[in-house]
Amino acid sequence: MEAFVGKQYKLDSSEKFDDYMKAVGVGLVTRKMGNAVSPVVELKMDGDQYVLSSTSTFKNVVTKFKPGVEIDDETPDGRKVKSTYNVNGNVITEKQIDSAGKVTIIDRTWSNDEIKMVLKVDNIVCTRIYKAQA
Ligand code: DKA
Repeated sequence: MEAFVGKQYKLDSSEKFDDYMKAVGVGLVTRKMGNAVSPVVELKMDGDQYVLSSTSTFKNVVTKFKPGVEIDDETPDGRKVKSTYNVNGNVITEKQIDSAGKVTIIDRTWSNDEIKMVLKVDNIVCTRIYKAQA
């Protein structure tokens, strides 16, 4: 992942995001904002911790994690979740468990050009493509 540290990626396309947000219980007003914004994602390192940030006009979120270590996390819409991140080559996989026990799996596959983010919950598969900024 070191090759991608410090690069910024902006949301370029999104499929089934509204369905995903509905499935995890995001309300109508927040879903409208979620559908309207194009966050910028950046990965940094702080010692042995990964620092994943997502910045938008709706919400700025910074998550610090060590691979395999469960953390208390908060989603951009304010849900408290338990998250475990794992890193395999250029893929960061996040397992998120919300307060009702619902599990979301989020894969982020990094390349020089883009991050392909795939969010799976229930039977929904949402795909979001972030493009590298010049
Ligand atoms: C992303 O980082 C999407 C992450 C999912 C957030 C859940 C709902 C947010 C509503 C604003 O691209």
